[in-house]
Amino acid sequence: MNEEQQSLLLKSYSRFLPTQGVKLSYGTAGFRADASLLPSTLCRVGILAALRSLKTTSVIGLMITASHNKVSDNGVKIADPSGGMLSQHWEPFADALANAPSPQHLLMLINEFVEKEGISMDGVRPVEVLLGRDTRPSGDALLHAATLGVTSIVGAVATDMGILTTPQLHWMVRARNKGLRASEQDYFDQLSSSFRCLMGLIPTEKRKFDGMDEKVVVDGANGVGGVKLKDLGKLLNALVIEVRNSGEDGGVLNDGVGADYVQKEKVLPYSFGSKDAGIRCASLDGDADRLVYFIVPPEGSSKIDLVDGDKILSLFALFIREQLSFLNEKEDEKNYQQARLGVVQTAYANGASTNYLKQLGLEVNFTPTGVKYLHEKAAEFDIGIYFEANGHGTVLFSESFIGWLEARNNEISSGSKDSEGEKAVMRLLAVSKLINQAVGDALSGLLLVEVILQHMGWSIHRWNELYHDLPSRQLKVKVADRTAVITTNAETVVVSPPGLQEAINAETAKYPQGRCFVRPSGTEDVVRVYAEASTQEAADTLANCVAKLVDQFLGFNSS
Ligand code: NG1
Ligand code: ZN
Repeated sequence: MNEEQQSLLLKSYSRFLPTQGVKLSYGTAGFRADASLLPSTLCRVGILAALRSLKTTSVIGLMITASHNKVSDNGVKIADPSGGMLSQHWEPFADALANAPSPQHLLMLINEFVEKEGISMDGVRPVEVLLGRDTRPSGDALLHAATLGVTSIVGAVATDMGILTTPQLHWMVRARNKGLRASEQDYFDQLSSSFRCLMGLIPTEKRKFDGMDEKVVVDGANGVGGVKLKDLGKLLNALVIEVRNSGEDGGVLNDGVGADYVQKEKVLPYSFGSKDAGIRCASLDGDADRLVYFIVPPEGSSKIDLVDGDKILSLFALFIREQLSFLNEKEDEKNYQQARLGVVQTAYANGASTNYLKQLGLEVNFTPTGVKYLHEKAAEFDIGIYFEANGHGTVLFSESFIGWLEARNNEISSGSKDSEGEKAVMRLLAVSKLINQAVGDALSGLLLVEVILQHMGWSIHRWNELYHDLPSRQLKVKVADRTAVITTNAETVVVSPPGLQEAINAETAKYPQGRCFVRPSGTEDVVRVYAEASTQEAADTLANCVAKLVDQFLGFNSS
């Protein structure tokens, strides 16, 4: 590293000193903490993003958000060149950099790392980092810190993309690296034009039907998603989107609102009530990468009917499977190789959803919790659909299948567009453009749900009836050291401490349709317990008994 480079890094170190005694870790969702603790972290993540850009010779994204956390928190995550999450093998470097206690440490770490990774810091190569932030008041100051970090690598450019949803920034990074147009307007144009295309391909007999409300009412979590959805909604004439909790009328981000609150508590968000009984409602999280739907019950109850990520996955799978069956029927003569469709869930998926998907004849895969694992698995298929129950997920199309669809679509453009096989090609191509290929995106997910419901001629009630969730219960247990829990088989089996899994098995066997697993959380200092059984009472009892077992094996008084 030359002198100019060294002095730039030292300057940025002294500009944002780390908070004594605070140790942060780049978890599944990047760094998150109270915003006041983060300026030095943001500066260092800026440095990391610039180095990642150097290494990959691509544009990198840096998103400032703490998603569904409270408004006083903030956080930062990196988008890799594909628009996906930061490569896992850089996470230890991110941890080390964020926690470097002195300027000498920082320089040593960077020197060692660039040497190991073969990164040349000659200031000649183009380096660009796109920065986005959500609506948190601390975003501006943290953006400043991140910009300083990026530009402390010689020749690096930090481009402020403004206030965005997390998925918008990931989409822009992906588009830029593919040489495509990548502004916010381009994002809105792509989503709205593919939505209109899909609407235009709805079978005529399904265009008018009973029982479906014209509008969807969306809880924007008082965050960035509601604001962006309003802008997007102006470009869609076939759908009425009413946004509540858009944050413009004084509501507090994620406070009694948002997808995380609605999914975990199963209660109505602020500003929804019995007047909304029966209509189609949806909720976004604070940075709009999660989406759940819900139905407000008739007067007198604050509990909701939750239509979660598992049901969104099921709806997408049904529609895509139908389109693929049209291709299979019609495309034999065109050297069509059957596309492989796979779905990916985690152990938190309700067992009823997994049974339903298997009954459809689909290949259901399981990965550990965390979008990066689901995404990686889904990318193995021609079409891979992944969702976490909490509403984070998307649909991935392989490059080769997109290539085939595009070639067929070009033939169709100059010929007949009437058969279902031809329409299926156009629909699948439009889905690949509507749904965010970089990361789960509540806005594009919402548009896809809406168009599929119209395509099927279904109300939200009909959709919700696809299957009935098994009663379930989630609990958290505080333990002395959560890293003492080691699991295997996509986190469904405990291998350590010895004896715990056997005890869980013995307990679970007592309950009809019982299923239970425990795993250490990646975002909180707890062990999570998930239990399912044929009745709510049984699920509650199973979860409580297993929580006690966890406490016996790992609690503060365990030996
Ligand atoms: P942890 O804390 O590891 O369970 C939670 C969610 C994940 C994922 C991450 C990242 C549950 C049970 N877990 O992870 O699905 O969204 O946060 O935000 O919802
Ligand atoms: Zn989020």
